[in-house]
Amino acid sequence: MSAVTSSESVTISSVLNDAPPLSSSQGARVWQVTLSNPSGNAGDGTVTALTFTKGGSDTAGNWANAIRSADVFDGATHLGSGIIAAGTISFSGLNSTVLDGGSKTLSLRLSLTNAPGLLADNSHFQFVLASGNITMAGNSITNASINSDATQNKIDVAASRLVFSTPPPVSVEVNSNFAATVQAQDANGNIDTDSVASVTISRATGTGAVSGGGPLSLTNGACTFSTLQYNTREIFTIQAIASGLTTATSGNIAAAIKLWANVGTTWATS
Ligand SMILES: [Ca+2]
Ligand SMILES: [Ca+2]
Repeated sequence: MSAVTSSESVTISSVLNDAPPLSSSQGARVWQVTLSNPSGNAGDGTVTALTFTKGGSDTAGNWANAIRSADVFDGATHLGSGIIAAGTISFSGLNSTVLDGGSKTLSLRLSLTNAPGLLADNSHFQFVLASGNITMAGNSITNASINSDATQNKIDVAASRLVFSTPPPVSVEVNSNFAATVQAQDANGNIDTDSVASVTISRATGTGAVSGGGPLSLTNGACTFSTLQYNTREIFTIQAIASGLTTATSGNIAAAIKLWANVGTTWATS
C-alpha cells in the first residue's frame, strides 16, 4: 500500500461541519491510500476493516472532539462511516475488493465538529495507516506503515464576528474602571488566533459616554479592555466593533453612584 502524494487538503475550514454520513462531495478529502494486490498469492483480496491512527506530528487534539464525521470512499462510492475516538478512526464491515494483480485507491473524507470552541486554529491532522490496521480477506496486503503529509490538512478558523468572551459586569460604578474581553470567533465559537483586528468599544444604548474603549488590536484573536468607564447613572449597553466582523453587543449594565454611609465614626462604602 502507498500514500497518494498531495491527496490531502491544504486547509479544512472550521465551519465545514457536514453531518454524517458524508457524501463524496461533502467534508474535505484528507488523504488517499492505494492498496495493491500482487498477482497470485490467493488471488483477489477483500478489505473488511481498517483503522487510521494519529501521526506523531498531529496537532489537532482529541479527534473525537475535533471530527464530526469521517467516511471512506472508493471513488464516489461510500464504503463506510468511521467510529471516531481520541486518536483513531475505525472502519469495519467494509466489503471492498482489490483484484488480483490490481490496485484500489481509497479516499478518507471528514467534516469538523460544530460544537462550541473545540477547534484549534492552524492545527494539523496527520493520519497513519499501519499494515496491521488493515483487515483483508482472501489476500494479505502487508507493507510498512504509511502516513499523510503533516504539513497539510490544517484547521482554518476564520473569524466572522466579535464576541464578549468575558462580558462586562452587570453593574458598574459611574466613572470607575470595569473590564471586558473580546475575541474574534467563527460562527461556532472557535477563536481565530490570526486575527489582529482593531477593536473599538463604544456605547450601544444609553445616553452617557464610554471611555477606555480603544481602539486596541487583538493579540492571538483576543484582547481585554481593562479601563472602561461610564459617566452616567443609568442602564446602558456597550458594543465591540471591528471592520469586517459582526459587532458584539453586551447585556444590560447598570451604572450606579457609590453611596456612603456613616457607620459609627467611620466612613465606609456600602
Ligand atoms: Ca494476489
Ligand atoms: Ca485563523
